[in-house]
Order: sequence, then structure tokens, then C-alpha cells
Amino acid sequence: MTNFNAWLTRVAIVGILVSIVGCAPSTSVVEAPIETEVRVTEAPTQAQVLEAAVLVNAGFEEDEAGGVPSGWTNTGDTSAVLLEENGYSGDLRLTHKESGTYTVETSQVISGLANGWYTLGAWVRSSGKQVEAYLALKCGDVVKRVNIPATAPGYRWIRLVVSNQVTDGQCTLSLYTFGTPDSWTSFDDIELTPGQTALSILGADISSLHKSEDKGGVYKYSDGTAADALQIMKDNGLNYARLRVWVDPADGYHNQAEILTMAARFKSLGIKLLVDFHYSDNWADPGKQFKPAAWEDLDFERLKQALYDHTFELCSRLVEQGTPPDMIQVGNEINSGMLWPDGHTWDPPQWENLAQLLTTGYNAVKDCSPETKVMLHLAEGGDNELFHWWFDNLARYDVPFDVIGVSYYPFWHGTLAELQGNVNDITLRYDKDVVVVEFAYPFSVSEDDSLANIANRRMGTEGYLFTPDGQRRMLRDVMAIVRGVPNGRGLGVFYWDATWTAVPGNGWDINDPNSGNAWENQALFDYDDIVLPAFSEYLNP
Ligand SMILES: [Ca+2]
Ligand SMILES: [Ca+2]
Ligand SMILES: [Ca+2]
Repeated sequence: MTNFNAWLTRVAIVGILVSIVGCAPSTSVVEAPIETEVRVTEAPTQAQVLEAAVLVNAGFEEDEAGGVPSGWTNTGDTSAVLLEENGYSGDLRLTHKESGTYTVETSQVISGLANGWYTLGAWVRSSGKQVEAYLALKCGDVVKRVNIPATAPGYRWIRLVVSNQVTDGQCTLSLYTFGTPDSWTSFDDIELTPGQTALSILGADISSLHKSEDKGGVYKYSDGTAADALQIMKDNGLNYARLRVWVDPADGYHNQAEILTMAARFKSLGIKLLVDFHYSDNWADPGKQFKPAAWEDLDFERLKQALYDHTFELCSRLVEQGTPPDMIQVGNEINSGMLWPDGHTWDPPQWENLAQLLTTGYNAVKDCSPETKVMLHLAEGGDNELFHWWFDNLARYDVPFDVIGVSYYPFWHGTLAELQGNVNDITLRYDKDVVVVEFAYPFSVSEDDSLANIANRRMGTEGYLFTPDGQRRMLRDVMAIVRGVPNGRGLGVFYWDATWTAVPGNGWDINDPNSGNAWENQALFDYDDIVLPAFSEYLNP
């Protein structure tokens, strides 16, 4: 549907609502449409009837003498501009490549644009190893860029987008490479379309925070000033927090009481809440989905009831204290199912049981709070085949849900191109929004406590050092992948676990107060408790 059609539809809906208002006998009916009625005053601005801009030679199929694309201007080391075979579509693509170090920009000025938001989109491939490669949309004095990451290994095409606001009728599209010798960037099928593409969820799992604070953990702004961690994160763009809940955890943290306490703090700062139900007394992930001790001897019907009651109870308590959950995930990384063995997806698979458990969780959420979104969450965000296997099996039972959550740890879950291939596909195939609900990347190769960190120096992705800037670059590029999901269905990212710094007493094992932290090199606060630069990427949604 075009924006103009959307406006026409809205006018039609408002017309219906106005006629309802006209004969509505009760004030409760009258009140709701009045807010909508304001839309009657909205005229179709130019931006609402815009069509995609007409670019010259957007697919690089037309060349001039000298082998450069017609309709584009090249500046800098123009010998680095090539038209190569094997476009994303058609015969040809634009490539920047040179045997020496080079800097080159290929650009096109588009004028006659109505003022408003536009989004530049392009398919790209990249060797990596450039000093810098990006797409830029320059409108007036404002330049917006999206970095082009390496798409090796495999050299898959990925599609990136960047939005900017037209204020004086024109913009410049820029395709830029600052290359090292033999590094290359390819471009094809450039588009400039009306509208803005931005992430609405800028989230972090901060399940560690409450216990950390109790054990003496402190958090600081970049200038070294200690402050409330939530305030620091909010000032760095955080708008959504995720908390896990266990049924009866041994140390008394990550239980319902903690969620209620934290939810009240979030509410006071305008931070939204995603509750991550593990349905266990301890960690649940693809390698372990053990039942809570209190549920172990229940038959399947009673197990479903226990799941329902636990979910409904926490949700209802949140509603009652005025902090309804914005989203709830039924299970955590449930590739292998949950509540083993009843909800196994293997050996032998119990898809029907799992479908009943997930449907029960969904019903508990909606019975408590119809507005709350329900997420189903799997690990292995780059494995499209796995997502097909899992969601196709569930689809046979019509399991209801609203959002797909994926974990994407670059050192375990494939390349950025594989992440894009998966999230773009599953939003279409299952007609759902998607969230990268777990992501992290290290900022250090050293340790801040005696327990060896999970992500060690052998696990780095080329081009992203285990440094504060490497961590920032990886978060930036994961955000770009989610932003590029077609039709605005990529909602956002949750960083995991932003606040889990090395604090004695807040280790990984809730049965051992002396256990260490294997994650402190992936927190978003450094070993001196100072917020890391990656966090500020959330200020560019
Ligand atoms: Ca082409
Ligand atoms: Ca450690
Ligand atoms: Ca420290």
C-alpha cells in the first residue's frame, strides 16, 4: 500500500468513526474515537503522496566510454571505479577496487524532491579490509551514513538502508570507499524511497543489575561520574529492558519480586519491559531446559496449568502495580523445546506438546494483558534452515504469537549476511516482526576476575577487534541489518547482558556465591565501571 492509499484508508476509517460518534449513546464509546477524529485535520502533505525518486542508471547497466557508469559522478581515485559482471540484478554492478590504497566516491544528486523523510537503499558486497566503506545520504547540511560490513566469507549480497530528511528539495546519494590495496566494495540497484527507517526497540538485557547493585556494583558515565545505571543507559538511548525470571531460584534473584521492583524503576524512566520466562529454576538455553523442581512430578495437564499460573501471576502483578509488561517471551532460546522431556523438539520430538505449552503461555499473557506482545525466541540467528524446521513444525498446530526473537552472537551464530538472510526471510514467511533479542560482542581480551571469559581472542570476527571501538562497530552493523529488514519489520536489538560487570558475589552460578563472571568483557560498562562507546549507537536508531 502506498502512503497515499494509507491516507485515503485513514480518511475512510475516520469517516466511519465520526458517524459512530454521531449516534453513540455512551461516553466510553465517544471518548475513544475523538482522539482519532483529530486525524480529519491532516491534509495529505507532499511527503504522503511521494513516489520513489527516479535515479539515473540505478542498476549500473549503462556504461560510458572508459567503463564508468553513466549518470554518476566519480571523485577521488577514479581509476578505482569499475563496472563488473555479476550484478545483484542485471549484468553489471559498480565496484570500487584498486591495487593500491584508494579513496573514491560515486555520487548522484537528486533534485525536485518534496521535503520529508527519504530512505536510500542499496545492495552491496564487500571484501572487508577497507579503512571505511559506506552509503551516505546527504540532504542539506546533514549527512547520514550506513557502514558497509564485510560480506565474506561467501560474498553474499546484503541490502542496507539509511534515512535522512529532505529540507531543500534535494539530496546527494554517495557510495564511498576508502580502500586498502585490493579491498573492494560492490553496489547495485540503488533506490531512494519516501519514508524513514529506524529501530523502535533499543534494548538491553539487564537481568544482572539488581543483584550487582546489591553486591556493590557501581556504574559511571564516560566522564567517570557514578550514577544510577538505568539513568546512564537511558541517557545513551536505551528504551527497552529485558529481565529473565526463574520459578524458584536458589539465591532469591531473578524471581517475581525482582521483576516487580525493577519494573517500577523502568516505569519511572519511561523504559519498556520485556519479561523473559525461562520456566526453570536456573539457566535455560538450547543445551538445557530443565523443569522447575516444583513442577517435576506434574502430569502434562497440570504442567500446562503450572505454566499458565506462573505466567499469569507475574503478568497480573505487573498490571496491578501499574507497570504492565510491554512484551513477554514464552520460553528462552527454545530451539530444543522447553520443560524437558515433555516439550522436547528431538529424540523423540514432542511438537504437539510444545505447541500446547506455547499456546498456554500465549493465552496466559493475553488473558492478563491483551496489549502485551508475545515473543517466541530461538538461538542461532544466522541459521535459516533451523528457523524453517522449528517454525514450520509449530505452524502445523497454529501456535499463536506476535514477534520472533533471535539470538545473534557473531562468534557462534554465523555472519551478518546470514543474519540478514534469516531475519528477512522469516518476517515474510511467517508474517511476523523480528527482534534480535540477544546480541553481544567483547570490548576486551583481558579478564576482570578469575573466571575465564567465554569469548576469548580466538573467537573474534575479522574487522571487529575486541576493543571498545570493535564492540561499537559490531553493534552498529547488527543494528543496520535489523534496520534493513523489509517493510519495517525489524523492530530492534537487545544487548545481552549490558550491566554484568565483574562484581564479587554476582557470578554465573546461583548456588555458589564465589562463582565468577565469564561475561564481563562483553558488558557495556568497562572494568572501571564506565559506560562504553558502543552504547551511544542507540542514539542513532
Ligand atoms: Ca545491475
Ligand atoms: Ca571473567
Ligand atoms: Ca572492575
